[in-house]
Amino acid sequence: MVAATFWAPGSPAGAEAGPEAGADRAVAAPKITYDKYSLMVDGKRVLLWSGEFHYFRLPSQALWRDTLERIKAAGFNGVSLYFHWGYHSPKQGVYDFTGVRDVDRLLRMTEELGLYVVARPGPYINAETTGGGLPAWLKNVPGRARSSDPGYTAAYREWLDRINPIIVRHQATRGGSVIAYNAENEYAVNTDRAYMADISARARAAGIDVPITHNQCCDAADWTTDWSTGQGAVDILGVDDYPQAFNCPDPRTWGTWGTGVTERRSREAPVYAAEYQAGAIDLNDAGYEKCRELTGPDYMKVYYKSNLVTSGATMFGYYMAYGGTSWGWLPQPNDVYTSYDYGAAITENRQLTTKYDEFKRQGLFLTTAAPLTKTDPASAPASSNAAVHTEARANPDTGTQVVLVRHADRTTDADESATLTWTAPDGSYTVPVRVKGRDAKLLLAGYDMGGQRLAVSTSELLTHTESGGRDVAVLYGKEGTQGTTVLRYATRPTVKVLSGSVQTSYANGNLTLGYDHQGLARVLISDGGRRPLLLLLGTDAEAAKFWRADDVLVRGTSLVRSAKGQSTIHLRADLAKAGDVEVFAPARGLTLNGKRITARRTPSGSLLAHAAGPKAVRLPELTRWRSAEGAPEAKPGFDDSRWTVADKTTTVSPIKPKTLPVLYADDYGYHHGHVWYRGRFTSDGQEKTVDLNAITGRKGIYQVWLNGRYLGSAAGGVQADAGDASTPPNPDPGPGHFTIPSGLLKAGQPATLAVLVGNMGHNDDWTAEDVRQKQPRGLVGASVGDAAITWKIQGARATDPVRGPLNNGGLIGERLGWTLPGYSDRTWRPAQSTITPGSSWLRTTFNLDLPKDQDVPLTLRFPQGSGKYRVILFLNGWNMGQYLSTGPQRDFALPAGILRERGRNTLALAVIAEENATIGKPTLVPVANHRGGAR
Ligand code: IPT
Repeated sequence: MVAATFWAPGSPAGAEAGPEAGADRAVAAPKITYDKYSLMVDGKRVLLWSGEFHYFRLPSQALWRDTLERIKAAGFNGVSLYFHWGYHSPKQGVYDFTGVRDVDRLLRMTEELGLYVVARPGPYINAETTGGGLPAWLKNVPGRARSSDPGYTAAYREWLDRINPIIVRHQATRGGSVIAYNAENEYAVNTDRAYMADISARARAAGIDVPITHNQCCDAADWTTDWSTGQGAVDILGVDDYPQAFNCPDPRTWGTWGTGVTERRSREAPVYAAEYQAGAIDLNDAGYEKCRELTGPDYMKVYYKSNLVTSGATMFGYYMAYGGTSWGWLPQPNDVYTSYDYGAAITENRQLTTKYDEFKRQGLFLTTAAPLTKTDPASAPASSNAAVHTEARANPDTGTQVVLVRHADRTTDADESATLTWTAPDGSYTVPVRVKGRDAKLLLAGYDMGGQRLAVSTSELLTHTESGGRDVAVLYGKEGTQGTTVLRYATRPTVKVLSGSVQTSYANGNLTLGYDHQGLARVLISDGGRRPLLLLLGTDAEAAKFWRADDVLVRGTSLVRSAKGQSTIHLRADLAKAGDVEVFAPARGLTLNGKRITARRTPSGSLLAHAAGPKAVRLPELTRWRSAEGAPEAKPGFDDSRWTVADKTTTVSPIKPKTLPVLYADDYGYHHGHVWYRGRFTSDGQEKTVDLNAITGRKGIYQVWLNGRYLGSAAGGVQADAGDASTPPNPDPGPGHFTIPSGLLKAGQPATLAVLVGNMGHNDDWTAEDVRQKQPRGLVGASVGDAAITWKIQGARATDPVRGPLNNGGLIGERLGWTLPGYSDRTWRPAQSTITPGSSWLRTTFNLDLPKDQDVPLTLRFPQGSGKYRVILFLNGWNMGQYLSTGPQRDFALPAGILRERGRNTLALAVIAEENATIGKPTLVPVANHRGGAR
């Protein structure tokens, strides 16, 4: 049992305020309904703009709140949440929802922040996580996974019977946040309708009364089953779309997997882009920055905006908003490594990127302009240039139009101009437009913009607010392009250009403003029969500087978390550096993160203050490393009397072992991380080689000792059988043949073979064929000449009650608690940078004293050493990932909560070397430094 001397990550002190429903959820128990246009909350239409977040990839409750606040500040009104069965269940019948697994608390946070939730409990989730979310113990359960086979049915019902009640009590229909329930995940190869029907039936029986959805996948021929009708049908059938595929090494390619326009899959339900690509896995080790580029702002503009107009979608789930870290043994090893940054809008270390800016531009617009929740195809303005494509939808009740303007050829980055002849609800207008580079615009016509009437605009709307009896609206366009905005008035209004260059004219009730998008222009318009308007006209970049929180517009900070109050605005905001903060509100005073700051009123009617930036921080060097030998198990005299005897002759696995006994780690209850084997035999003096087969998952290795002598290592196999129909079985997975040095074995003498096998995580079951996820881990064959070998096996000692089932494997330091802060390494030697083949441990401590009111995300960087080795990194006992000297990842996130920002931290490194190696000295690297933070 691991000693409980560690510190658990932060539940902020103080009582829970309880669900504080978002603005449009003032009604305690609304009904969630839908029609072909949109979801409705008590009859009020909602455009669901949600981003995917994996709580299991961020083991810190304090950072859940931080990240959810960032997601909300990007203009999202919802999050899509997978729930990970295997993360909560170390063995059949055992479930844990405490600490970093406390999803009830996660859902409470979404309620406090006013974010809707699409709950996605699987049972299967894919998500590039071990087993695709299936617990590894399921390998020992007979019956095809993701089917209505009785063995599997009993298993998944166990999970649903625990997760469903949690989701049920957080439904929007009970004053909570959950607005939809997604059954299974891309279920289409194994078309077992009874299984799908049972998932829905169990959800309903548990009290799920929000719409049930499904994310259907791929236009590929296999994925044909239509889950919108018949047995197992769901209410709202969505589509998963990854039009850019995962071509990160070549980020300028477009549309590898098609045009990416989400189709209507259910006739009487809204169009749902269930998982729409918002990043990519780094399949080819190009690095996540390339994935971010592949799915960058240009792509987002063209593809996301098309979804709204071409397909009329009103439900969106962007995969991922924040990817996080596949810490511990969370990764599914064939596709990902520790970092699950995903090239997302918010980086693994919670930094905001240009993709975040684009989400904010689109998200604020879509959640501001209510007519977009109900639109039909409509005739578009005529374009004078065939290279400039227009397409439109209109709201049948208000007549409001939304027009998509893009290149006719989606892939071009040409610079094209056209004149639009636009029949708008308020009259006919002729306006110039320009599409410069890869771009797409959503233009409005006939829109009631607060107390104003927008006739047409070739600028895009960011958002508008009403405060103190006037409207503030932000419009924007690409830098250097021309913009035209026409507003309607009963009589000639008074126009005052406060800054920038804006030409205005008035005729027939139309106030026409002409300008170039350049910096930020400010125009005050009053009289004309309407309340005053402050119109802010900016570039894309200027638009991205605005934040909207609680109907207050703020400009100048790096992030705004909330803005509350009337006469004094209380801002919770982050700043990367000192600078001006501008708040568009009729208030008199301002506080920033709890402290009053001096503010003056500007000619724009806003409040302007100067805020200080963060103080510089100093980080300690990591010194005084100590080391211990890591493979005493290899010595013949090692006491393995308490290890498990490995003598099974049968297995549930569809993969049959090459030799007996069955040595699959999972069959003996060792599901994660390393396992040790010790085999004893009596030598006949004739043995020449040790012949092994092991399956580790991609990039895994195993190491072999005979009578204490290191014989070498070999690459573990990925799988014995390809797991899908397209690849033939592999009878020789992960082979290793080790020559026995002469004299090492003596006829008639006992011998000890020791094998350490890595387990990089379990394969997924994407195609629902079972055989892939049931691939064994560990030894699948072992022989030494004709010797009869008796075996013992040892993996993780017990499940860490705080860190969960995926934290530890069976390395000596894991079994004896060397990873934990409470362990004393006084007897260890000072460490050397050279390491010999085998396994060893390194440990050090460091103290931090980061300022309380600053957010300084840290990573641990491994410099390039020499030789082939890998390191499993434990921070205060938490397994934060695996560094491979062969790459690609060198920086490892140390999330606050696991990291003590003020106090002592313990680092323990398990080093596994395949050859003589030199390990470079790891360093602490600050990723950013902001004043503020989610405290
Ligand atoms: C889609 C899965 O639903 C999701 O879990 C994740 O694995 C994602 O892919 C890739 O990151 S499947 C889609 C690629 C066909």
